[in-house]
Amino acid sequence: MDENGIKSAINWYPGHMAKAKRMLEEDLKLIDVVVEIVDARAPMACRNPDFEALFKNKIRIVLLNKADLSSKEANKAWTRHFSDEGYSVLEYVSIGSGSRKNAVSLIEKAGEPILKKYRDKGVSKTLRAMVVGIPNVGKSTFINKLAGTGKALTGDKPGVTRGKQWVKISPYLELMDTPGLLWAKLDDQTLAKHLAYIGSIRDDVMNVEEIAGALLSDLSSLAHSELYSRYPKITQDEAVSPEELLEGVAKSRGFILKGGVYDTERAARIVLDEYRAGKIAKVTFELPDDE
Ligand SMILES: Nc1nc2c(ncn2[C@@H]2O[C@H](COP(=O)(O)OP(=O)(O)OP(=O)(O)O)[C@@H](O)[C@H]2O)c(=O)[nH]1
Ligand SMILES: [Mg+2]
Repeated sequence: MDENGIKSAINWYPGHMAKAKRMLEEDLKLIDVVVEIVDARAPMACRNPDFEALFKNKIRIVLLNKADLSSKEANKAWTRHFSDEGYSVLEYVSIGSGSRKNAVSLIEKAGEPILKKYRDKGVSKTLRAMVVGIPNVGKSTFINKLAGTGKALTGDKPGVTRGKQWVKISPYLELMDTPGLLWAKLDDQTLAKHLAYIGSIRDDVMNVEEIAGALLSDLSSLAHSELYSRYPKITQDEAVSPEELLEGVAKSRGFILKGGVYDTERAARIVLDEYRAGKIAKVTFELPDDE
């Protein structure tokens, strides 16, 4: 067991990822701007180090998506951090009735130097942006929001988008949806754990009870009162273990099997579902200074 209480290493580089990366490389020459989407709850875990080399000559935007599920102060800190690193950056919520206008204008503004070059030659050019990021961060949902349609397929699990797809946003702006890409290797189990929390790693390649137990431990320090008010039968003790937290959830929900054994597997799935749907607490697991 490592220091995160995770026994089994998370395997997060399924075969289709390598193919997806080759596809991104091939399409680079078609695009002007890269919109990198990160989940605002774990922006560090979401960043793919491969992207540095891959996109070094492109205009780059970071979109801090799912800002409705993360801590407001952390959103501010991350916005500052990415902007200090030279990115155009925007806190965003891709679901619901929020405005699309600021995202469209951010992309158009970032692409302005390219548009100007063409304008000076008397040519009107369509700006082409590639939307990239790890699985499940909301790439397709973001594109649908900007397009005002349901053209891109979305879903509450990783690996929904399997191929690229161009979607027209306006006569002068097109976005390319891409499949989620994960890091090639796993060397930081803390970041891996965060990716599991936010649903970027398929639940069937990890031990859900271990992940949910670790999530409960983190929530008990980051969002203590929200956690206990949602699952009132959790033991209020600082030294409570992940297993005991999970049992507390099972107890709170009456998940008890024959013989009085707690159904901790069902409790684990409930915790992950409820956390991912934003029902437990708005927390961010990483801050820029953690680097
Ligand atoms: N709360 C909240 N949920 C969001 C937001 N954006 C996307 N989602 C949800 O996140 C889930 C994943 O969205 P997708 O758009 O399919 O994610 P993706 O990045 O395209 O995923 P892959 O194609 O699997 O790589 C869906 O259930 C969306 O409804 C957001 O800003 N806030
Ligand atoms: Mg998608």
